[in-house]
Amino acid sequence: MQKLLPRLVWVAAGLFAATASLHAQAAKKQLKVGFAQTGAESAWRTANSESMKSEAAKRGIDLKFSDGQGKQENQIRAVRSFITQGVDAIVIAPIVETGWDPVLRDAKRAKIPVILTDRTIKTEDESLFACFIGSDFYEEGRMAADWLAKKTSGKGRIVELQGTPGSAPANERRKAFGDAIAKYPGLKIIDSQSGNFERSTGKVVMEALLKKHGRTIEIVYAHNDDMALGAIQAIEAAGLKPGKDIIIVSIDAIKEAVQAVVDGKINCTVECNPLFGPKVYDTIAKLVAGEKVPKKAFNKDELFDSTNAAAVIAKRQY
Ligand code: GYE
Repeated sequence: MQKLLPRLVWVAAGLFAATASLHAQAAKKQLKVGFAQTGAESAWRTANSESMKSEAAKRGIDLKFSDGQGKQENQIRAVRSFITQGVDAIVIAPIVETGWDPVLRDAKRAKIPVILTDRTIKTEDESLFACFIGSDFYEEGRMAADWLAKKTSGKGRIVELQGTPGSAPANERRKAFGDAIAKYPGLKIIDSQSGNFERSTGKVVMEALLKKHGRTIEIVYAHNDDMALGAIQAIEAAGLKPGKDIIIVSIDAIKEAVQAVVDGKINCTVECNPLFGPKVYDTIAKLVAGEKVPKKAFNKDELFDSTNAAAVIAKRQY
């Protein structure tokens, strides 16, 4: 017995070490994540893709990145292929709000958690996705409108450059802005067109609007900075001064736009932070470990105008 006891202790210790190392191996198993991105329509999007890619590399995550090139059908195809490849989690930035249920049902059947990032979807069955991580687009539109109402004392003729038709940010930024300016009968949207969140389209659409409405345009409300920067090119080409002859209000707060605020060409840009790679992978780690995560997590966004842009420009990360 005296001899047996130390031996038993050794065996037990050995067993314990073996199990612990198995656990460690399981914990270290490389995570496979599929990300169905919308495309590369704007500087915001580039920063978002970069955040997802660099953070995956930092954490040793095997990221399967798919660029949807602006088409929902490409994103759906990518999600189907992630399911076939047996990834641990699927991340989608849904280009439009509707039409996701069938593919999400396939992911659910395969027991792969789906994290919606950046844009929300419309569905009857919220159990089809684990959670949403992104910004509150309605709040952004409201902030832009409130700033404008104050700046103009509730007066002015507005042209609106909308984002991608059917996308959550275009829908909500439009709705929120409309709701907020309804309190100011002097603020009127005289025209509203889609510039698809792209700089080149924003420029072309603004050229057409200037041709149609001439000097009667007093304000541009752009659903993102890229379209605002495109519109600025059109305004300057028409011999007008953006930021002075025409007030420019926009959303995203990419570094180039905050610089345009410093230069007096954009009057205000509401932040929409795209750098949420770390938050997405933290959430995936929790889901894979079987932990609960909040159904909706919103990023905190600020507003930049001539009072604070110069102070932050050096530190802007995107
Ligand atoms: O504002 C725009 C981009 O979905 C929040 O999409 C995103 C929007 C962003 O292309 O620049």
